[in-house]
Amino acid sequence: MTAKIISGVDTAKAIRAELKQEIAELKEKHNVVPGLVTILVGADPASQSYVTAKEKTSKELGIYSERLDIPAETTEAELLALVDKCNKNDKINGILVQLPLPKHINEAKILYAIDPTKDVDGFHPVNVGKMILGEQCFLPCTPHGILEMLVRNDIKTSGAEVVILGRSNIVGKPMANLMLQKRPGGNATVTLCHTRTKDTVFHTKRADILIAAVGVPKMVTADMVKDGVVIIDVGVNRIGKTADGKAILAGDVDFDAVKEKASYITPVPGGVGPMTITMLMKNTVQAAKQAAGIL
Ligand code: L34
Repeated sequence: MTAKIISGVDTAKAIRAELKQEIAELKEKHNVVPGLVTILVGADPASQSYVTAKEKTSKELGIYSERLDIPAETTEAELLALVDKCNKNDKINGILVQLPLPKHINEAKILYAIDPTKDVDGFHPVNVGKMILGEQCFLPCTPHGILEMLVRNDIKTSGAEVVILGRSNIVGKPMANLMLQKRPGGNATVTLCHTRTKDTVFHTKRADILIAAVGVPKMVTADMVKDGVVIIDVGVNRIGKTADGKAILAGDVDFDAVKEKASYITPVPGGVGPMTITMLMKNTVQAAKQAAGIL
C-alpha cells in the first residue's frame, strides 16, 4: 500500500479561507478586529521562523498583529511586566509567548501570568483543566490542528487504537486527552508511550493511528508499524543545512519507508506545522468574539 498524503498546507488553506471570511464579517457587522501579540525572547532561528509565519498569517487574514522580539537577557520580572501590559491592552485578544524560553526564566510562571481569556495557546492551567473536563476553552494549537486534519480528511477515530509517542505538555498529554473524549476526532482508545515505556514497538505495531511527537529524526521505521496505519508526524527536526544555508527538516517518522505501509501519512514539512499556526488564528478569532460578547 502507498499512503495517501494528508497535506497540512491544503487543510490549513481551507480553514484559513473560512477564517478570513469570518474576520471580514466581524469587522463589517461588529467593528471587531481580532488582535494577536507574539512575544519571542532571544533569537533561536527555529523559533524566529515560527513566529514570522504566525505574524505573516495574522496579517494575511486581517488579524491585527504585534510582534515583540526581546533580548535573551530579558529578566523574568521584565517579561512578567510585558505580559501584564498585554493582558491590559484592549486591542490584544491573544497573547503568545513562544517556547522554549531561556533557562533563567520559569516557563510556568510566565504561562500562568497570561490572562486565561487571552491564552490562545491553551497552556494556562484554567484552559488545561477545562480541556480535560470537555468544557469550552482554548485548545492547544498542535493537538487542535491534528484533530482538524483527522476530521477533515474523514479518518475514523471512534474505536480506533491510537498510539501517541511523547508526553509533552504541548502535544502528547493534551493529544491523548482530546482523543479519548466524546467529540469529533475523539472516542479512541489511547495509549501514550514515553521514554520509560517497556516495549514501545509492541504498541506501535498495533496502532490504527500513530502520532509521533518525540523530536527524534526518523525514529519510527517501517518495521514498527502495521499495514494500513494512519501516521501523524509532529516532529520538525533540523538535521542539516543545504549549500545555501537553508535548514533541512525531517520528521519523527522515516517517511519514505513508512509511506509504503501506511494508508495515510502527514509529511514534514507541510504537515502538522501549518495546522498549528492556523489553529492559533482560529483561537485568536474565538478570543476576540468572546471579548466582544459575540457567540
Ligand atoms: N507558545 N510555543 C508556543 N506555542 C506553540 O504552538 C509553539 N509551537 C512549537 C514550539 N513552540 C511553541 C509552534 O508553534 C512548535 N511550533 C511550530 C509551529 C509551526 C511549525 C513548526 C512548529 C511549522 O510551520 N513548520 C513548517 C516548517 C517550518 C520551517 O521551515 O522551519 C512545516 O511545514 O512543518
